[in-house]
Amino acid sequence: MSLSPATIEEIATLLHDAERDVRDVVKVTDAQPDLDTEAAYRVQDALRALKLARGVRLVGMKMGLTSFAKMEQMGVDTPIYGFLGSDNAVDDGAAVETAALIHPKVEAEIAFVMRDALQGPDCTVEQVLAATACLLPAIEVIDSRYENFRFDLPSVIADNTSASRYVIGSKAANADGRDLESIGVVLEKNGQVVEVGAGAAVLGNPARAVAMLVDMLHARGQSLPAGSVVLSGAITAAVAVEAGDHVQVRIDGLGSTGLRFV
Ligand code: 0L1
Ligand code: MG
Repeated sequence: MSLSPATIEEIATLLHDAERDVRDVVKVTDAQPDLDTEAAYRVQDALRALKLARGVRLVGMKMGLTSFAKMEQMGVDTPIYGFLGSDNAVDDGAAVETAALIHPKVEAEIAFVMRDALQGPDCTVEQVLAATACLLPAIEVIDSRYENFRFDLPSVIADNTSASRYVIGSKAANADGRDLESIGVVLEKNGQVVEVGAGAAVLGNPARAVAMLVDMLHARGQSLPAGSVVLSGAITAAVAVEAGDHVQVRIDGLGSTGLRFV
């Protein structure tokens, strides 16, 4: 049974307010078992509209659940996508107010900045690389609005794939000829290496995640605009952080970026 526009709006408002009030909620499928992935993306669209209406600018998109291990853990075979707003962006090296977050975790990712728009279907890795203006090291802060990160697939899609904050490095690197599969990534917390990984952790190649995003957008009648920042998915496991922590990501050939939690 398809959910009514009023119900979609009601779920989006619940999740919007939970983020604003720094309050966790139970997964939305508990109250709305008919929420399937298609309806969940409609909730995400409604959440985006609520944010844009209060002056947030759309900056780009993100992919989530891009590692085969995490997809298996969730029992799904496709990643999910969310949006990045201007309220999610943090300057390189800046402080993040932990009191404004519920239970933040950080992930090391590669950000793509798109020079050209991309439109599906059948977007290829080569098309993604040709349309990319630059690559940057990134940290995504995820902060599920659900108790203890307990959710199912429709609930996490509705919750904008746990998107919360992100930072990207300030030195742009060219995508041309770069081996994104074996590119090495180090995540440090308080000066200690806590996670290492390689680009291949993201669907074999982070550019493939961007191509998949373009095709998933196409399936919903949308495209990826020029100028978008795209977080291509976690190369490392997510690491919990708290006030007092500082985190840094270093990526071969792309440099580093960091955040402080206060
Ligand atoms: O960015 C991500 O891969 C997170 C997707 C949502 C799942 C989670 O919150 O762990
Ligand atoms: Mg992520």
